[in-house]
Amino acid sequence: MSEKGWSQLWLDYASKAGKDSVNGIRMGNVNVDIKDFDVDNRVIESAVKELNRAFCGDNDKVKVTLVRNKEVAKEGYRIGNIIGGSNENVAKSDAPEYVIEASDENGALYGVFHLIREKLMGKEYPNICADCAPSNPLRMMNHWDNMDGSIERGYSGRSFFFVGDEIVVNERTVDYARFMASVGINGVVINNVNVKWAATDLITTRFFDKVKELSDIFGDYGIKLYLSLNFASPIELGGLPICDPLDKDVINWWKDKIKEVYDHLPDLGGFLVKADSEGRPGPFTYGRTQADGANMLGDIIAQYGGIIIWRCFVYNCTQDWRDTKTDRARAGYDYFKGLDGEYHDNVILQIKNGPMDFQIREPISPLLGGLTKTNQMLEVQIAQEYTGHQIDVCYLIPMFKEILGFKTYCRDDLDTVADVISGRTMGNKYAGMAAVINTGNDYNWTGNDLAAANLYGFGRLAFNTELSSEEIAREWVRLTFDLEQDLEDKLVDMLLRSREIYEKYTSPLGIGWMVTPSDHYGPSVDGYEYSRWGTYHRADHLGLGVDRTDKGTGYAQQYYSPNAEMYNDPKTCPENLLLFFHHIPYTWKLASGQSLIQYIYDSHFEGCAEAEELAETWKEFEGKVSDRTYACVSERFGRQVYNAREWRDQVNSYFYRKSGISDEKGRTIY
Ligand code: GCV
Repeated sequence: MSEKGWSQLWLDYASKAGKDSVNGIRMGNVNVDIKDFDVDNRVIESAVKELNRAFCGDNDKVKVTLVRNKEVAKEGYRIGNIIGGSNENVAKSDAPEYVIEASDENGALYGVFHLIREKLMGKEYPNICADCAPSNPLRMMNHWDNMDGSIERGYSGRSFFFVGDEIVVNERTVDYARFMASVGINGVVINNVNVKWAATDLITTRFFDKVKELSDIFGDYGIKLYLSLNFASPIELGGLPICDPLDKDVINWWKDKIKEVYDHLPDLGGFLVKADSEGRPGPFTYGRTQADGANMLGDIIAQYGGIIIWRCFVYNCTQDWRDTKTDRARAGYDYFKGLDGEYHDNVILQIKNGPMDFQIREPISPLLGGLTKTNQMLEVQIAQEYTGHQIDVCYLIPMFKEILGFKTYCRDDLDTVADVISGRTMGNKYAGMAAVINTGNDYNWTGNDLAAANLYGFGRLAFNTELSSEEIAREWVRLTFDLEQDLEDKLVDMLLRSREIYEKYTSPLGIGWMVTPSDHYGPSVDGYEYSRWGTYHRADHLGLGVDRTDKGTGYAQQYYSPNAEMYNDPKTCPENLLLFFHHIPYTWKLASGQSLIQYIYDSHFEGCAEAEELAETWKEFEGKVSDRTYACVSERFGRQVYNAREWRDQVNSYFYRKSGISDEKGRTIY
């Protein structure tokens, strides 16, 4: 157990490099030299501190030289023995000498963390070398922390930023910043996008000093602090009757407010805004567009170098589903595509990976790449809202890899989601990835120790979208635990399989939901919270699925060709999304030869059995990981298995009763 009262996650130098380490990692004792960087720069100071923390052994001298080299990409770094493009300056001392070159301080810090990571994974001089540039300019974490200390969709305890409407700044905040920087995160939004109650006051004198303290700690680690903004602040704080973005008084109010904010928080990165959705106010209230709202704020914040990140999660949750043309999935594209090109340069649209809401399987949002003249970034969720609440193991990096690899066909080349959101496709300055974070004040930060693989993994992937799911999983396992090779392989394998296992025992073939309304954990087949108009999955005695073809809601037509045609036809639609796009009879034959109904039965039996198998395999880790980790994860596996059985039984019996078709394998369906 860490003495601090919270885990050191993948930066647990003491236990990794300790005497009892299975892998016998020797970090050595460091001597740092700095060339052409300001030694007093706060990020450089953090880099040096981190080196001293990691290399604190009393043997094996190690030398690290940090060198500024303008040729290295922004926030990138090179590690090795090459300075200025030649080998002349290779260290010839007895101690291994690592040279880290970067053009800016963040790059130097990331280079330091790279070196530490490789050392902790057992790599030795001279095999540690690197030439890295971040794939994405913005790599952000979005907290949905409320000021009363609760966390919307939080499964790891309470907020460590806010307690009882006050901001908390302590040593844990510093560790948080270190962890984030160690995986390349350079922006953090500290408060929930649903800005309510005291959170509106974050842009008032009541909180400026404390927010500044947080911002300074983040700044030490190259991280910009951002705030979620309440679009109705002119009313709630300013006492104005409206918050119409085109109203002169409203604009003037924002001008004064944003000046005041930047007077107190000069390093603020900008604002994240959720407008016109799920009860939040926005431009639609006044007959204005999303661009009107975003640009108004963007224009004001521009002189301070700030940006506006405007979420595209805008939909009408009171839509009447009985009209078969009405489709929540269409909303993002319908509201935003027509405004492509109208958003100003410092406005970025943040787009959820799918058109609905972070389900275990969704198609890629057609807005990604659908917009061709607008800054855009991808939003994913590592808080496991629909993916098991950090009770069930669900390693999400394979899902994110699929998203990034999706070919949008927005042009002939450089058209994958990874290209689009990195800014490569359209040459955007502002682009990147954001994750709704999965942390809280639990000892282990993420509720389930294994959920930290998503925290680590998101950062690593946002920094380098070329890394594979397996590489990331292996890095995380090796850094976090100290396992013999066979157990390391087993844990990596468990993580890699976990998303598909979760998918098998929950909602089939892309249909989504079927979860307990509001809470979103556990099965409730008809339980979509906005389904007062009937079931959203449209199951009847003959089949299920939503017709989103040109004959149905027309959603499939929001994609470029040939994706539009592929999704439109049930024969070419990827099977794992079949029910998202089509209403399919239970007797429909899948490629495997199974009928749809038999697939539903089989996958639920299989998924549940595989969850049981994961829980069984975990027993082999007793005594091989800390007692606390073992107990925590075991308890969660117990709940996962229970959950999986409930899903299996409820889904199977629901569709057995609906279809009247028996399981051809004769298993008991309750
Ligand atoms: C922060 C879903 C979640 C909400 C969340 C919303 C959003 O609807 O259930 O808790 O609100 O997404 O992304 O804004």
